[in-house]
Amino acid sequence: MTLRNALVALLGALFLIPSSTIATHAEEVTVGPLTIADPWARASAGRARAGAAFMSITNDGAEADRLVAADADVSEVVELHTHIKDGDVMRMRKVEAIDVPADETTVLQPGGLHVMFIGLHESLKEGEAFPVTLTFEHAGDVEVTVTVKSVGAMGGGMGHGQGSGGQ
Ligand SMILES: [Cu+2]
Repeated sequence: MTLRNALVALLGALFLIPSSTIATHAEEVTVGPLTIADPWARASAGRARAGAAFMSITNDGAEADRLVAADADVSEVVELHTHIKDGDVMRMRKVEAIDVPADETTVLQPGGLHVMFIGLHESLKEGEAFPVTLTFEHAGDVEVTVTVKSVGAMGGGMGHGQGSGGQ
């Protein structure tokens, strides 16, 4: 299976598939010991000039790695963000890196860590896909295809607004 996966990855790199024809099945990309699964973004509402991408990053290696940068053509600026609780309000904050500890899966999800697109050139439309290059401190660069899902994907209540008030 490993050889087959490597071949599929190689073919994918050689023959870049037009984003309009990307199938809806979840994507999985590997780089070194890292596997990036199901990269997706929420469709941007109306004229929103910002968007965010989410994914899971599994580190099967013996050493920790860090996601240190992301780049994409869809916006003027791409940053790594997390959410912090400020009183009862969840706010986004830029982070220098996202840790990917050895033998663990780091999940970027609404309400938590995410790749932030600031100054979108065009709105993100459901069903479309676009490439994002992730840069890891040790594993290096890898391009993933981010699929745009509906505005309400993955429990729309989690992303913004008030905190739970619990705990
Ligand atoms: Cu953000």
